[in-house]
Amino acid sequence: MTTETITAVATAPGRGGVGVVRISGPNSVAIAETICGSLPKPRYAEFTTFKDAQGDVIDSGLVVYFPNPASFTGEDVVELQGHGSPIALDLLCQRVMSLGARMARPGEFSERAFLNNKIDLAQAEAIADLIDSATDQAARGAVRSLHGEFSAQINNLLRQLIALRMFVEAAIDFSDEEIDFLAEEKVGEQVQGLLAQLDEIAASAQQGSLLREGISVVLAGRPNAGKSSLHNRLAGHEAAIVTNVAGTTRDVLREQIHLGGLPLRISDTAGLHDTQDVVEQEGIKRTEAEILQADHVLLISDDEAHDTAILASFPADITVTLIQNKIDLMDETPRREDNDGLTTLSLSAKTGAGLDLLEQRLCEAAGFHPEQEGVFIARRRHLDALARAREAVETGYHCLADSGAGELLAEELRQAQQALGEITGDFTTDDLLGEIFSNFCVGK
Ligand SMILES: Nc1nc2c(ncn2[C@@H]2O[C@H](COP(=O)(O)OP(=O)(O)OP(=O)(O)O)[C@@H](O)[C@H]2O)c(=O)[nH]1
Ligand SMILES: [Mg+2]
Repeated sequence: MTTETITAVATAPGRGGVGVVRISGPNSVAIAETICGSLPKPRYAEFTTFKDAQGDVIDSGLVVYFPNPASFTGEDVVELQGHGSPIALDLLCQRVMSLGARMARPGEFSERAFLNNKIDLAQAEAIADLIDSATDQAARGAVRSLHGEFSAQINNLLRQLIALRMFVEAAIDFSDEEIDFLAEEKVGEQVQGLLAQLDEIAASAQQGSLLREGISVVLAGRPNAGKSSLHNRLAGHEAAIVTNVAGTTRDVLREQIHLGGLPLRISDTAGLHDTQDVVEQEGIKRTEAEILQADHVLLISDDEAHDTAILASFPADITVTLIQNKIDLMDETPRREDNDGLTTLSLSAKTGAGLDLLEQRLCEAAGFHPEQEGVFIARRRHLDALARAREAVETGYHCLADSGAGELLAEELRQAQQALGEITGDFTTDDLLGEIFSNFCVGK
């Protein structure tokens, strides 16, 4: 049972027009009354002054009171909305704490909302994802999850799973009777139906996870091939130094961008070649390390023989696209070729010609469909739980189909139920909750 009253500045750090101090817990009302003199009607804003222990005014602004349980956290919440001065907000927070509240931990307001059943775990995560979203689509996906679209689909699946499990368990109890309920086609059909729905949700969640996490793309290749030029073109500003001196780039340079709604972490790297220069050698080591972490490598082509050797040195599981750069010098038009599993794009980093082909290629290779509607934000942990649920249902189906083992099917359905329950937070551990909420910002 939570009894501590917590407080934090809920608005972003730094200066702004308005700054909000949030208080949640059983002492919120008493604390706020001491600071403001009195509180307005629930959910009404009232202009007031915030006073310190000596009765001097710290700031003036609005106070809003949300009595439990109709508040974000489900507890008594008071918001003091002052000016966005970091100093004034800090003084106000100190004042609230001197009256018996303690500083909230990161994500503690959302954690209390979860613990008080105001939102489920997927919704709590969506709050953080909305705040962190880097693209329009990610923000819209997060709002969908926050409003419970993802959870509703999971809960719908859970209801079907539970109903089927109850049927199977009941059928096991009747297995001595003449009718064998499990032999009926109905059970098999329902299991197949569950698998189809799991696949559908997983496909949508996969899109949501891409929206949230994006992919890492490394620009690699021989010196002077135009890696930094392409990096700058993608970043939209002159992030990297570009010269006609081979070996210009030595450090790995990273930028967060998005192309067609897909977030990308792009890295420009040192050119790959044999060199005696110790600085370049270190740069090349870093290039190689960067490539190992990549989802997709753009190999900027310079010289076919060398490129073939570089290509052969890449780990087999990394997606590679060969980029034939500088087509402006050859008066060529952008094009794409797919040969023996290798995709080659001809483009110009200098003019930007062919960048649309690159965007398409990166989205396609990542399995990202920008036009897909109704995508909700999702995390790796959700994909993992969906995959485990699917595996359990499938194993259970085979147990039934191959050997008529109803008990085994029931057990697999129970495991699938548990995996799905982890998404919404029906089944969680303190470790998981700690990990999720500690990644939130303070005040959320
Ligand atoms: N005409 C033309 N020149 C280009 C193009 N891309 C790059 N260049 C030129 O090629 C030279 C090398 O470009 P960079 O982008 O510095 O090449 P890099 O691969 O980063 O080279 P290092 O950092 O030395 O490995 C510069 O003079 C660029 O202006 C292009 O698409 N067209
Ligand atoms: Mg460079």
